[in-house]
Amino acid sequence: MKTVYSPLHHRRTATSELDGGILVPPYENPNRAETILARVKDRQLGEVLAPVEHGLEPIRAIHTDDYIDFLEHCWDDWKAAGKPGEAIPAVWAGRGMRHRAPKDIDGRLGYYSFAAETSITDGTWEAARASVDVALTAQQQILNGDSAAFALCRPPGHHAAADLYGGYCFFNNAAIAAQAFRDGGAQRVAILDVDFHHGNGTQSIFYERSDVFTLSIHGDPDLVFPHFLGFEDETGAGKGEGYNWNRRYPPGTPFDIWKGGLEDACHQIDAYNPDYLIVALGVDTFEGDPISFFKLTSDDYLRMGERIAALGKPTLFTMEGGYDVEAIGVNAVNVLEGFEGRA
Ligand code: Q9C
Ligand code: ZN
Repeated sequence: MKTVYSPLHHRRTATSELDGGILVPPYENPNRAETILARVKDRQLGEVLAPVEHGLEPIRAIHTDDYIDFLEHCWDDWKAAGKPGEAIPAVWAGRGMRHRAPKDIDGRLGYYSFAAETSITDGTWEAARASVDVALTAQQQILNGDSAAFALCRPPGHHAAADLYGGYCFFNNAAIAAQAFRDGGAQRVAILDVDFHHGNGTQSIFYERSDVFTLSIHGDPDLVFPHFLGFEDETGAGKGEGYNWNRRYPPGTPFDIWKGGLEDACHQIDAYNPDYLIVALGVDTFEGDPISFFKLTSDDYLRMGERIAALGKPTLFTMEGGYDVEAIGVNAVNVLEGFEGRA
């Protein structure tokens, strides 16, 4: 299958992540995408394409205008306010307070975020936009008839909601691609999120819609990020009732257990019979991942790809998390090779 990759991901080079009360080098760093690209080439997975620029319109179909505007100007506003470090929120509208965007940049950062680990700096906007273009260019390959494509997105997207960033995500690449499939004539799209973390942004974007079925298998949010969403009783609302599906697993979960969740998700997808499948592909389920607690091995990713392929749907893979940088290339590409029946 083809891979879409943009060197513009290098524009996202924050140097700080708030972790354990100190600032550490971000887990979500440029080496991640480079390691995956190197493995794609090593394994001769297929052609590597540069993205086509799609502009803001497809982003506006998912994210609010005021949020997009905030992201575009955030770094300049932060600098204009004379702040010495990278842009990090430190205040939110708590219970009983007013949920509206104020003028001041500190208030705006809080209003448009749900977490503080994701620092914004110069170039974040450009990299986030390029990541969307990567997803949309790969999506276009599938509309043009390819049976699968790999969007090597960085930064990732699945934690980003319509007007919220956090969890290393700014624009929801998979959601924007799903909407693009709909606008391209698809009746139904399924998004299967296999990242270690619950895909809270994707869930909330489509929560009241039946035309995009969202499914996520993840670490129990009672114990891990994003903490406040991702439970089994979140099944959708209104017209979307029945079109969101979550499965949580505890620390130490190996593939033998995890694959039961995948099997159940696949049965849901079969019944829904989508025109297209999008896989939010995080490999932070790996046993060596520094911030996660599942125990998948590199070989397990081959099996994961095989099972997803058995759904028989045109499939777009969008890259999400995975922080064991040394293993991320092997693990991500193993899913794709498993999908293609190459292993
Ligand atoms: N400082 C994705 O996998 N919590 N995002 C970090 C360690 C946030 C993960 C805890 C994890 C976000 C796309
Ligand atoms: Zn993750």
